[in-house]
Amino acid sequence: MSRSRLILSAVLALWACGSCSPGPVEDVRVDPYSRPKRCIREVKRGDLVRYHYNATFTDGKQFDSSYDRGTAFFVKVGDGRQLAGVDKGIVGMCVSERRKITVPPHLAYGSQGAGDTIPADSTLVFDLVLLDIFNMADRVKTQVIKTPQNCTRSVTRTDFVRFHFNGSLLDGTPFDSSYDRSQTQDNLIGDGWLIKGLDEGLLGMCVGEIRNFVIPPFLAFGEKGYGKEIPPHATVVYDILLVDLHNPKDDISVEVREIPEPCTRKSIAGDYVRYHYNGTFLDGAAFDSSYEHNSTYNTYIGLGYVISGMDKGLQGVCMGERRRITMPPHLAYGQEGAGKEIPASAVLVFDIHVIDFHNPKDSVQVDVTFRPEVCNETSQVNDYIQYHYNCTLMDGTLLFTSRDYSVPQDVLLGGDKVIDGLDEGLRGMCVGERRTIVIPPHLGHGEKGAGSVPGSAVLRFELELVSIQKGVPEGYLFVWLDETPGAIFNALDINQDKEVPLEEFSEFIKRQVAEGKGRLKPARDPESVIGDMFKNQDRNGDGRITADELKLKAEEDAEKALHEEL
Ligand SMILES: [Ca+2]
Ligand SMILES: [Ca+2]
Repeated sequence: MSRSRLILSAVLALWACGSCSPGPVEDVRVDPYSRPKRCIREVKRGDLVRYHYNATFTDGKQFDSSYDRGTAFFVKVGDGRQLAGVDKGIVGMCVSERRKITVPPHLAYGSQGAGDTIPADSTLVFDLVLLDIFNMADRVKTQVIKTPQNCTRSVTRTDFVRFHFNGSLLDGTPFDSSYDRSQTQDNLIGDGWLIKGLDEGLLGMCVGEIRNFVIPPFLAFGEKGYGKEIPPHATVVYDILLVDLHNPKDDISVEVREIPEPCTRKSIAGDYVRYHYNGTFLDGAAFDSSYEHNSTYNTYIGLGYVISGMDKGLQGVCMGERRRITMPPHLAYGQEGAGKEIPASAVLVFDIHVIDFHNPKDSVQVDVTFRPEVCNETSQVNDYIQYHYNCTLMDGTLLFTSRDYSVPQDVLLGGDKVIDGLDEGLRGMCVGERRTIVIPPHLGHGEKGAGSVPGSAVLRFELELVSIQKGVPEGYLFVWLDETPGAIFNALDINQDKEVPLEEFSEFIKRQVAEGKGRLKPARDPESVIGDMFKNQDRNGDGRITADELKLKAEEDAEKALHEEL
């Protein structure tokens, strides 16, 4: 406090009391009877203040009260708009402080008094509570309460933000809270929907950051205030938590986390993708996870079956890839949101793990990993083969393996005993050959899956061919490898007694096989195959084939009998 100002005050006091009775000039008496523990700002000359007061005479009789009017008094300190004594007595006050200011007549209405209300030479007592202070030189006062660990992006002009807030007046009276509504405040920045102080104050904030703003009324609700809660000329205080942030011009953003090697194929529009996901909001809160459902999410991509951000973000992925797809609301659930989980205008973050994908046009993909140098014959339809295999999902999960059994797996190719893709993938192999084949679900276990095979799963088989037993054409039980014998009944009737019982027939066929002249249908007990052949020839079922029976059968089959039936 400068000496010159003290002198000036004294001179003014003397001047004001020019006509009052001589004697020591009494000054304003200030009794700060209730002062808040925390006082961040004290009233200075030039500040604008808002306060409530009761005004009485020294005998306690009230002559004025702002409470009676229902409106706090608003004034600029030090420019003569209020009684000189109050102007002086209010300096140094804090918000929420209560003061009793006793004003001697020369700093009030002097010897003149004021109309019928204030008699001459009245000492007046003002009981004040200060509600608000600001200065026209003020800007928004910002304090960072919490800084998030990661901040890759902060609010810029034209962004759209979602935030939570607690709003209060400078004296701590709350006026609104988004938390009470359990709903964020959602606004575009810089287009005038927010009060100026917030429009500016939110700039530079990160998701997860909390800031406290003290905003003077001329950057808030001004001289009109807002509704019943915010009076005219009120400084407002906000605690803001930024929850969400995007720009209406944003596209999806893709952050690749892991690409398995090798990646021989990337998904394109029209593919069917199976993937796991964790869905969160920008602040990390989870809203959904496929892991909780215990199954992958499966969809065609690029065809509009899923939200467009996902439709786009799943294109160009490799099997096994992990990526994070961040999508703005206009490429997700928009201004409507979805159900209880997704609020309006929410940015969504999906952490994706692609399990597999295929195209409905896919065929079996064969990759020969080892081919023996000597390869005289390869597996064909109707051959009976033995093979080893490991069957896995594309993420490596082992489903089945022949190594669980003491003998290799066996199958008659083309016999509809294994999934189509495997039957196809086992053809054309040499004994000893190894290959890896990839089977799309339409050639595997289909949309429904089977047992431990999930629906629509792509399967990978590692195969090794152990043996081939060449087969006979479809519908045959036996084929001649050399020429068909001319006098077939004579050949059959080994003991020449004009009839051929099963034992004789069986002996004959086995001899042909042993001598490499003929081949039985593989994959079945030879005795049973021979039994079937015998029944076909023994027309009358008496347990013996005769020359007539053989001839009859031969005629019926128009010379093809021996080929087809024997
Ligand atoms: Ca005989
Ligand atoms: Ca017979």
